[in-house]
Amino acid sequence: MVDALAGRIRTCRAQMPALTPLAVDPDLEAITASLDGEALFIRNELHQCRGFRKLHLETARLGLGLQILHCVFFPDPRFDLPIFGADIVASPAGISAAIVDLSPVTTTLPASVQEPLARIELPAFEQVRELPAWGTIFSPFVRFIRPVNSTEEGWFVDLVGQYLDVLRQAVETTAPDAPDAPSTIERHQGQLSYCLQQKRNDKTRRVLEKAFSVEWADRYIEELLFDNPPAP
Ligand code: BLA
Repeated sequence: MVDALAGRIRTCRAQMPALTPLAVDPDLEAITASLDGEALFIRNELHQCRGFRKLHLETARLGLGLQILHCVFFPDPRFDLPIFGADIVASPAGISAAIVDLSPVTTTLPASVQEPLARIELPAFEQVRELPAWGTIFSPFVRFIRPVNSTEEGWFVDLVGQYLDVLRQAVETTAPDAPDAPSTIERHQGQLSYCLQQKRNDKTRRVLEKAFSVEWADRYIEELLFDNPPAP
């Protein structure tokens, strides 16, 4: 499922307007290490496009067969667009977490996103998971599930594709505000809060600390996963 979702995200990403690759610190682009004789591997892809300052896709194999897909698209704060986020955590026992959202950076989602999202038919996932306390950043359209079989895995991959289609259409119809416009400043603040909340997810930190080290995990989270957005 991790490979299927990464493939779908890459296909959707390729359709984003004015897509260009961003340089990734060579230390962080392809990371290999070993933990108790087990190979660890992380691959990071970074792009930007019209309306988005950072499209990040990470695929990782960590520790005891843990496989992770982490993806966040951070908007250029001049555009009234949400943050796209998706995360899958899989172990040999199966997929424990699959989450996707278009998260607002102000109090509400823009109408260009809200209206088409509300029209998406939600598949009947059997196991819906409860959001953690830091999950206040997510929209009412967040889907957080544990897929119970390959049919549900396929539904989830399709759902992510639909969320990304909504996002692409919104990018195409949104014009930027000035860098110093109050709306831009507010959206920049909103991204900062999103990053702060994500950094309260101890589960991500713990896995990285165990696989690498406390210092390495800290640098990785602060500099690559949820680095503070630069001033617009
Ligand atoms: C949960 N994330 C987890 C879990 C692990 C990771 C091990 C616990 C699995 C479970 O609850 O079943 C680990 N996730 C990682 C690691 C990376 C990662 C090591 O992305 C490295 C890059 N997390 C995100 C993003 C979202 C997200 C962008 O990075 C959402 C858009 C969500 N992950 C998320 C949520 C949980 C989770 C909501 C459940 C947390 C909980 O139940 O406490």
